[in-house]
Amino acid sequence: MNNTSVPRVDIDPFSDAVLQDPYAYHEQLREAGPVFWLESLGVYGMARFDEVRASLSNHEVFVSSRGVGVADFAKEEPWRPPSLLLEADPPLHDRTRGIMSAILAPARLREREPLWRERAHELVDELTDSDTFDAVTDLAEVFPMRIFPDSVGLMDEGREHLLTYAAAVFNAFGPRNHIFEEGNAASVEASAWVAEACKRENLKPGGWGQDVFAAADRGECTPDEAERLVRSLLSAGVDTTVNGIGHLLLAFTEHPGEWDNLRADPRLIRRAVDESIRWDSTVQTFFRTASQDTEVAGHLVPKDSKVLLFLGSANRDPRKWDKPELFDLTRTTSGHVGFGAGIHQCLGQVIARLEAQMIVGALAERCVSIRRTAVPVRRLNNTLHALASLPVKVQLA
Ligand code: OVV
Repeated sequence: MNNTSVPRVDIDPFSDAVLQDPYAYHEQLREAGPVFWLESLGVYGMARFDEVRASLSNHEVFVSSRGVGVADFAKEEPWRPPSLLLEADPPLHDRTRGIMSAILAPARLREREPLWRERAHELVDELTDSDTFDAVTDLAEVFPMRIFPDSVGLMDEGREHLLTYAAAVFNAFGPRNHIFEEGNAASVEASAWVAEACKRENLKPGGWGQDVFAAADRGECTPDEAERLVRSLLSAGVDTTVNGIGHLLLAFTEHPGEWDNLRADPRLIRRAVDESIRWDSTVQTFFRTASQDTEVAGHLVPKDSKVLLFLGSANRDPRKWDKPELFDLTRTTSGHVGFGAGIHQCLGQVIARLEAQMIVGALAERCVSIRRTAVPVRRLNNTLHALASLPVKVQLA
C-alpha cells in the first residue's frame, strides 16, 4: 500500500456553493475513490457508504478526542472546552455516555410523550388557522423550542440564544471561513448565556439537567463535568431537530405521493423520519483523526491525519441505495449513517425521532396535502444542511 496513488480532489467542501447544495458535488467525491485527498483543506476524505460506515465504527483508529472538526486538538487549542461525549474517546466517553444514556433511556422518554403530543396538536391547531405558513420559521423552529428547553429544565429568560449557540457550535467544526467567523461573532453573548444556563442553580427540578447533577451526587461524574454534559444537550439538541423536522416536511413537499401514503397508514411516520434523515442528512460531515497508520481500500492513511467523513454522501451512495435521490417509504432505510454509527451514534436520536413523529404526525392527521409555494431557502452552516424558509400551503381535511 502507498499513498502516492490517493486521488486528489479540488473541491472545497466548506465553500458556499457546496454548503448550499452538497448533493451536486457528492458524486464527484464518491467517484474519485474510496478515500481521497482534499487539496483545499489538506485532509483525507471518504464519501462512499462502506468506508464512511466502517470508519465511524472504528473508534480506536479513527479517534474523536482530537476533535471532530478540522482543528486537531493535539496541535490547536479548541474554541471551547471539548465535549465530554462527542470529543472524547473511551474510557472517558463510556463513562459520560453511560450517565447520559440512563437519563435519556427510551422508557423514561415515554413518560413525556403525552405532553409532547399535546404540544404538537396545539401548534398544528394554531398553524392551520390559516392555510399558508412557513414550515421552517413557523413550525420546525417552533416545535423543538416548545418542548426541549422545558424537558432540560432550562431557565425561561434568554432561550432565544439556543439557536444562535447551536449554529456557532456546528460552524466551528469547519475551517475558519467567513461562515465560521460570522457565527462566532454572534455567539459570544449566546455562549455566556449557555454557560449560565448549565449551572445547577439555574436548572429547574424535574428536568434532564438536574438528572445529570443527581449523577454527580452519586459520584458518577464531578459537578464540573455535569455542567459540561448539560452543555452537550444544549449544543446538539436544538438545531439538529429543527432541521430534521424541516427536511422531513421538505421531503413530503417534493414527494406528494408519500404524504398520501402516510395519511393512509399513519404508522409509516417512523420510517418517514428515518428515510428523511437518509434523504437529506442534517449533519452532513464529521471529522476523525487517525491514531495510527491505517489502510483504507489499499491506500495508506498515515497516523495523525484528519479525515473528513461525508455522512450525507454515504446516505445517497448508489452502491448502497437504489434510486438514492428518492424519498421512498417502501425502502429499508435502516443502516443509514445520518445519526452516525458505532459508539458515538447519536445519543439524542430517540428524542429527535419522537419530536419529528409527533409534530409531523399531528400535521398529517389534519392536512390532506402540503405543497410548497416558493423555493426553499437554505441557511449556510459548515456542518448542518439547514433551512431558513419553506413556505407551504396546506389543504385541511
Ligand atoms: C453531536 C454533537 C454536536 C455538537 C455538540 C455536541 C454533540 C456536544 O456534545 O457538545
